[in-house]
Amino acid sequence: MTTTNEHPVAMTIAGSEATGGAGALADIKTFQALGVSGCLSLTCIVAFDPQNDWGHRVTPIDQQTLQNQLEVNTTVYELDAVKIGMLGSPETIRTVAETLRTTRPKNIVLDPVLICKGQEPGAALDTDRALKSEILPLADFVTPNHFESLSLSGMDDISTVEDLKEAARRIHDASGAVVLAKGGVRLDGADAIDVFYDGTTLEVLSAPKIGDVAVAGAGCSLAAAVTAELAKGRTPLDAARQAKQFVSQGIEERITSHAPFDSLRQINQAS
Ligand code: PXL
Repeated sequence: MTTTNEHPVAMTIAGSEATGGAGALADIKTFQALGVSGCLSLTCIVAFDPQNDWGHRVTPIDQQTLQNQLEVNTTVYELDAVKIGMLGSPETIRTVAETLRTTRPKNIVLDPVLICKGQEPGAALDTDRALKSEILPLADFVTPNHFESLSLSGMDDISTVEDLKEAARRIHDASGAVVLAKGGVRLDGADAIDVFYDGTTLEVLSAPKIGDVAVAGAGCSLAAAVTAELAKGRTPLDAARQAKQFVSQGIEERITSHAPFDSLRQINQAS
């Protein structure tokens, strides 16, 4: 029997990154930390290669297995929000787009993971094109990083806050989605700047930079936190502000390991 959930439930459609720094594990930990129940439709499995410069070893999940997960999750739950992370191939994008078109879940948040190290350049270009044409039009909220903002806006350079605002406007105009364009450590200055734009409100979100090296899982966790806050009924702008705060705190208290990069720690805020 299909039940209506009493507490907010969000689904992530994402790849697993085995160490849990990024990907589906980061998403589920973020949902949990923010008081939202999570479910997962797994698209691929990534294991970094410690013998080869920590490159991505990607194992795709077959389409029927992905379809089965999407079917059961959309049948069991009245989903309050859906986060889309790494899809990895045009086939996976078609499978996910088909489910989104037929089930029309609320609050679709797209973290537009484009080229990922370890992918074939040709395959990655196909994937980027398919993501733009099939998934972006279905998204309510999109969280591009610096590289993804260049690609989605068509701009040659984003090096100032004004450039990032222009990118956010262009991406909104092209997609209709609420945009949270992330400057991260890529823009100069003492603060990590993100630009929020929903077609009316343009707001610069700013927090002091913590170091100048990107922390793994920050992008996944930011989009997952936006998803969790939308699932709880916050407005997009409030969700963006809360998510930024969650990520700043998680970077502050990041996890160190034998890998040459640190990972964001999802700090429990659910009480
Ligand atoms: O770009 C973030 C990301 C998302 N999803 C998976 C990943 C990574 C980065 O490593 O492995 C599965």
